[in-house]
Amino acid sequence: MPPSWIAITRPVSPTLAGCELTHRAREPIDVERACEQHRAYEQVLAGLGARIVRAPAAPDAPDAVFVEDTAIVLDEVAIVTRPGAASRRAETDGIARLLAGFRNLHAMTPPATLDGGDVLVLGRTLFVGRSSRTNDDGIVQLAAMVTRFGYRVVPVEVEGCLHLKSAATALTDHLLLVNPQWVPVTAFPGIEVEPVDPAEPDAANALRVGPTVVFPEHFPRTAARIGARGLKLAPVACDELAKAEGGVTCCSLLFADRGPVRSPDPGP
Ligand code: CIR
Repeated sequence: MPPSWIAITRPVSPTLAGCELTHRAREPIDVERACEQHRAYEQVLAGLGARIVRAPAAPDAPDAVFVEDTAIVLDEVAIVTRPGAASRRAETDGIARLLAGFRNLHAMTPPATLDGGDVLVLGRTLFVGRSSRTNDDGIVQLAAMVTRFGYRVVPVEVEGCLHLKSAATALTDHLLLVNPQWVPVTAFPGIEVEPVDPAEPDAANALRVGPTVVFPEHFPRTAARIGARGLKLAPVACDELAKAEGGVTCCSLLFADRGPVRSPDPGP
């Protein structure tokens, strides 16, 4: 039987226009349109078999909709991050309270910073972007929390974009979608790579839900490349959220439903 999924999401905040921006110029954001796109995104995930669990709204946190950055959820454990942008640190509390029902939790502590958008999980390997949001302490703390479960942590240099997953995401267990301008393909030895279409540099962020790839409809050239690989696409409209530098992975924390937490974890 295929696994069933939980997708934690959080409503778009009315303050979204005050979001953090690193590599994009600020432009007006239509919050109502962003909300509509977000609701449609939730419906697509639900249609693919995910149970949507909404975190309480955090209207004063402009970037709260981008829940991916607040945690790393593995089968065995969830790590609550310490986001790199100080303005985003308060977002983790509400998410941690929800996650505690699904996984044993560990939380990062200062001076570590790490955004979930920098963590690309491929089998038992966690590639972690060293970015403006994720520092070496964050990578070391993450490794200390996950190696005992048999994961290896591989730091990757990222340049020119916000997060590692702006530059590379998994289409299957053995195939990555990559923008080679932002992350060297040599960072992923032995793994097959599909490059984004050069006219669509922001197109490397795809969300895999089982065999289906949730993908922005505003990147048709790269979508054609994914389709040519024989993969099924679920297109979503997300250009309004993209103005806040968000992509399709960052609007959910998607993980296998393993039922409620049974035994406490003694910790590393
Ligand atoms: C930020 O700069 O933190 C938000 N405006 C965008 C975060 C996007 N997160 C992600 O791609 N994982």
